[in-house]
Amino acid sequence: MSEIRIGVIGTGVMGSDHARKLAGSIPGARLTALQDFDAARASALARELDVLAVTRAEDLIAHPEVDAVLVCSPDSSHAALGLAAIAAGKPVMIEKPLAAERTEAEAIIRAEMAAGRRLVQVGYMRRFDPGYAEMKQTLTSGRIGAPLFLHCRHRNAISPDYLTSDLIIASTAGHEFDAARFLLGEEIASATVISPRASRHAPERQPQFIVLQSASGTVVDIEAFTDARYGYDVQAELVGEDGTVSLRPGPPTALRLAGQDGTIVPADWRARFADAYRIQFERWILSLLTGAPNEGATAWDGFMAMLVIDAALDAWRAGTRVAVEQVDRPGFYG
Ligand code: ISE
Repeated sequence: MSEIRIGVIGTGVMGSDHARKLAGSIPGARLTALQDFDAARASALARELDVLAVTRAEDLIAHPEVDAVLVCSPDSSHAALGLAAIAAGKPVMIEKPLAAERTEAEAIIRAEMAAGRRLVQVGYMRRFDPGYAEMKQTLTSGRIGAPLFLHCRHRNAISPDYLTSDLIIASTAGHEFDAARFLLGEEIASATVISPRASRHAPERQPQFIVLQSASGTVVDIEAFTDARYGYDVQAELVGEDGTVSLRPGPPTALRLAGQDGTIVPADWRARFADAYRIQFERWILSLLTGAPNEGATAWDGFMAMLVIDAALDAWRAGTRVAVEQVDRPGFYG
């Protein structure tokens, strides 16, 4: 096979952004079909990108011109679509989270194992961000010694009305949970959550401050603040016994203008993580074409992130530290 024909389910903010990338700039990928519950929205994008618009998600998955599927529809549909792709024997990348419910995630894992080959990747794109990749490399090289702390900041400029205090843990902070597992290379053992007052800009939800402890004892603190106004800002610093390594904030240039000295802060994650999304697709396609392994999140990683989310939600509700359930990783997932 010299190219992978992709069908995208869900053409909202993320789906349309991804579809445009897959239509033009990813070597070996060809976008062939789009589907959305809003048929007019899918058709408009399909016309723009000159691809097929399909009415039902099931038909897109079964379509003979679709070799692999990208799921960007609402979280509640992820599991059913992932299972349908596995049943069709087609590789599927599912935007995070893997599923809405734990039992659904378990069903995906069972189905993938029964299929006997890795078909599922979860869109935790930060694993492909050059900054995170270098942090991980620095840690594994041993140069900063054993990790003691991982400080994470996740700030959005503004957020939609549907984002509630618990979704800030389950959805926003989910990226941080996966990043912590990825960077530290181990499981998370416990979670504690403290919430400050709600911002006057979003009185209906509370920002969250989450403290995790990894299995070997590293402490991870996460500020998840989705109404920070000034821009989209993701920071991370790993503190080791001998030194620290952190993401560099902002773009490579700084602007001095009108009495101010500073850098531009991106408005949202699409600009901040543009490279990560591109590299994620490039490696996915390469692995589908050549069998090359890639560092993308597996269904197992998606499931593990869900266990951390469950513990953090319990910790928030109970106001105490909660242990993350530990489960044995099947040999299938390496
Ligand atoms: C959003 O829900 C996402 O999924 C993005 O990937 C993330 O970076 C952003 O901060 C979230 O609000």
